Amino acid sequence: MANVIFRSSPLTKPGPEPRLKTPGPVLSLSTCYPAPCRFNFHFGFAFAFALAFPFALALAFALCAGLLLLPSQARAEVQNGAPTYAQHPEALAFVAQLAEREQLSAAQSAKLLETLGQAHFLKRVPPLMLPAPSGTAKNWALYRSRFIEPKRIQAGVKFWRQNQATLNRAQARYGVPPEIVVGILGVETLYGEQMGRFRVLDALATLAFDFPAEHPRAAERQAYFQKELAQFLLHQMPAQRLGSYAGATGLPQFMPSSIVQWAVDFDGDGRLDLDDVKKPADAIGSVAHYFQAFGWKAGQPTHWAVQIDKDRWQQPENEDKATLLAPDILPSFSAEQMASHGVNVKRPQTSDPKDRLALVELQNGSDEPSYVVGTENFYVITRYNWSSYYAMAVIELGEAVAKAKLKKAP
Ligand SMILES: [Ca+2]
Repeated sequence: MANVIFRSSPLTKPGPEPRLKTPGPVLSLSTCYPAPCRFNFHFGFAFAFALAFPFALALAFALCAGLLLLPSQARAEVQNGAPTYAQHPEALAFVAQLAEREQLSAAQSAKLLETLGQAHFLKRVPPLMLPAPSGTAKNWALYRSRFIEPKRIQAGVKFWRQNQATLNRAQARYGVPPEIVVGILGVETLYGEQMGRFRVLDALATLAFDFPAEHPRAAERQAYFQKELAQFLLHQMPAQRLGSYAGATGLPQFMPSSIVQWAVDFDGDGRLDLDDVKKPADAIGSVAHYFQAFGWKAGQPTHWAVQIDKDRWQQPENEDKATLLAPDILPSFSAEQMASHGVNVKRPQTSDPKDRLALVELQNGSDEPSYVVGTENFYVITRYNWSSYYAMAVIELGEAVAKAKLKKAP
């Protein structure tokens, strides 16, 4: 059994260099293909052998040619040089801990190990986790243009029309309006067109054991991905399942723990299907259920426009903006308190004075930032993806689709 040494990237945390085992078909190839010294050894040996027995030379070539005709997938793995986590010390310790915590039988932990042993390190993934360099200006206008675009709006109109009854049923059951579900599925996957090409198992294992150490919250994030990997393994999700580089999967791009906790069989066919573009009912129901679980208030708008007293804000040592932005997007202020800090919230007189609000600042590069005031429902959308830019894109795409749908009669 040949082990290949896992080339620890500079992103991995220091420690003993893990040794990873390549799986079956790759083992056969590794003696001939990726290690030049071994190839030379075998070739030299075959050549010497051939001096005495000419047939052996033909045999040696036939052997190598035969190995190169192995299934393309196996060949691709060797060429990628992607080792697996089958004998990675941290992965083995992880399964042992999981087995103890969950009181798994020997057969169950063997099954977990077998699945995790199929996970490949994805070199491309850890760098994608690193935040933008500090000083990089956020740009709402640019971010918005990626999602509020004609192609996505048209696809949204089509999706809404095709699934009108299901979207209405989700609203009746969970209180979440169609435009929010349509906004989420459009931003996440363009209604199933872009669900990700990474194996979720590979992505999660890579982030669970090789999370970039230079990330400001590396330990916390790595622990998060270990929890997600545990859910993936414990619930025996298929090793071949595809998703994003962060392990999110299906039309709604749910992480494994979200699938376990919030996904619903909304068409009642006895299966949980988040991947079938032609049958998106489970995805629709699951998104609406997720928002209900995080406190969605039926009928509450997501945000209000604002008018800001800029003269007041620009006075020296004025701290209104800093005060209002301090709790970030957690709704913490009444409309009255907002007004006392120079922010006039444009909402109807009939609005509940007890509503908590958050000032949301959307930076526009070197241009003036945009501001809105988010309600508790705005905050709920950020539980899907912790970004006010994301939430605003979801809301605005939903609004744009609703508008286009009204305009364009079927
Ligand atoms: Ca179903």
